[in-house]
Amino acid sequence: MNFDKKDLSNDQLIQFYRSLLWPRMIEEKMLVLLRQGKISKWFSGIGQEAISVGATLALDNDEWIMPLHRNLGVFTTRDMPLHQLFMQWQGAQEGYSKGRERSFHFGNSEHHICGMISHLGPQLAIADGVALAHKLRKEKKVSLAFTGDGGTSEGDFHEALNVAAVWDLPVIFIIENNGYGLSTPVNEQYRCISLVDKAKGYGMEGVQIDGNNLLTVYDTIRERGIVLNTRNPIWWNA
Ligand SMILES: Cc1ncc(C[n+]2csc(CCOP(=O)(O)OP(=O)(O)O)c2C)c(N)n1
Repeated sequence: MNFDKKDLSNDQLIQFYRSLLWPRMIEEKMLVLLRQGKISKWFSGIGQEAISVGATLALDNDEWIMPLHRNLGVFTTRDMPLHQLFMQWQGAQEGYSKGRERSFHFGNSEHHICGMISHLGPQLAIADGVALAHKLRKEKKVSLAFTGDGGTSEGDFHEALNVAAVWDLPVIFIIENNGYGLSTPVNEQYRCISLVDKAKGYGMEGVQIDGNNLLTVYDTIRERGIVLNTRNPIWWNA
């Protein structure tokens, strides 16, 4: 893997590395708690941190992100207070969803993170809505939504990408392709050679990058790519 630091200083690179390490350290802790039976559920993003962290680092802090269940790095890179994050995962009253559940179905406006509601797909159209607001207000901002390879088979994916293209919305859709929709391999999920090919069908720009290269992810989002397709190693529920 080649790392091109471009004009990033060594201090910035150290900061980037810290941001990358942070979610991994939390996840390792959560997996221990899972095995001890102290938490009942965890969607692991181990091995996929660079995409969440790199994308978040590349955006301004007031640009909205719609993360999914393996994007812990979005929450940590936006510096959400750890005690409240852990309260959330314990299903405690002090958590972001006030004890209603204990997963990644939460966000908060202070950090410009719009949480998923469990269903795969709806977050893509919400990103369109935020982008439309930016466009109408003539703000130079983007919104960014994550989806997995499995999520691309949802009808919402088609609708959101089509509207974004037709209305020229400033939105970035990241397809985080880890090879499986839970346990369904990509060859049972779609027939195109690569998911990035779908961008052509909508008439939008699409680029495929190595989602494990933090600097590539950072640079690409900085340059405001529209559809990103990444291939990461496969890691999920331990
Ligand atoms: C509409 C909808 N269908 C099914 C599910 C159950 N579900 C949760 S995660 C997941 C896998 C999605 O695959 P992918 O988008 O590739 O993400 P992965 O978890 O494999 O990284 C599924 C089917 C859901 N949350 N929403």
